[in-house]
Amino acid sequence: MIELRRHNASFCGPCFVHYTEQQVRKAIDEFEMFTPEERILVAVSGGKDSLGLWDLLLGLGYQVDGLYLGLGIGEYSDASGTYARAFAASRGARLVEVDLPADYGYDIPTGAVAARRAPCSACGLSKRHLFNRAALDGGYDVVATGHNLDDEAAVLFGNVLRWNTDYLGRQLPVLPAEAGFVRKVKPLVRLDEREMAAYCVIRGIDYIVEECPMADGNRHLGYKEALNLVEAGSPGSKHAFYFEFLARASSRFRAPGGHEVPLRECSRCGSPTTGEVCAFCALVDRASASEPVALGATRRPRR
Ligand code: Q46
Ligand code: ZN
Repeated sequence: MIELRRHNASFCGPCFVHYTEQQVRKAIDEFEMFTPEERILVAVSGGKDSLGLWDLLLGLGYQVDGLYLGLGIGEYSDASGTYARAFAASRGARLVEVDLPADYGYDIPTGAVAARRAPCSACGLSKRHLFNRAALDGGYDVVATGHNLDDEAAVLFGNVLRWNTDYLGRQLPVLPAEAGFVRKVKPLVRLDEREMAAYCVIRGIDYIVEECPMADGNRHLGYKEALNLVEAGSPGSKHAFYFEFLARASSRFRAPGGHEVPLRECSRCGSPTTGEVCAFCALVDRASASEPVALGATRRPRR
């Protein structure tokens, strides 16, 4: 039996799978994420959330392919790619692959040092650009990511702690398409980490359990721990924190007129940008021109 305190309910395996599907269906409908006619590209890391999401969307009958981005983070990347490929093979599903070292000449440890960014910042920039690029090139309508309720609540917590009002205005389960950007959606926002792990176990999905070695020191891990303490004392708090924000506060942070600075096309890749060259092309330039950096040598800059 799986006990969910925030719902005051317990489920057997088959009923839990049904519950999980219902939560995803509800998120897709409530936020109008996509329709059965649209083509979806799900970003897969080999972890429980992204593989679970791919499995759920396939089960619900959507047209969904996977996208795996090789980040060049040592053994972690080797293993995560293996899990993503094994899942695709087991379901007869299509996996699109992009490899940062082979296709762009750098890996995340090197890119982070070359661009003087924290590893997760260089990684996030690379992912956002390449997910979007792959979706545009492949004719997909939407990119889906495996961000779950814990992820979104932790990001919200961090944005509130620092009153990052720009980010608060854009922290939504759906970011609509705009010039040069495909729609981005997060269908797992109604499910938490424990639920996704249980779903994968019940469905027999093998996933990478190890955390990315570069996540060490990531502030969001601390925010998750803090929120877990609150949740333990008051089940349902995380859900209320995030969904009441969406219902009652998020619109107050939205800028009325879209981009304040006009966008133009990057002179290299054509992506929308505010400068001559987009941040991704600038990162590629710096990273591919520098000496490779060993994984253990990367340190997060102190703030
Ligand atoms: S993969 Fe990339 Fe994460 Fe690793 S470097 Fe950071 S952002 S922790 S989801
Ligand atoms: Zn560019």
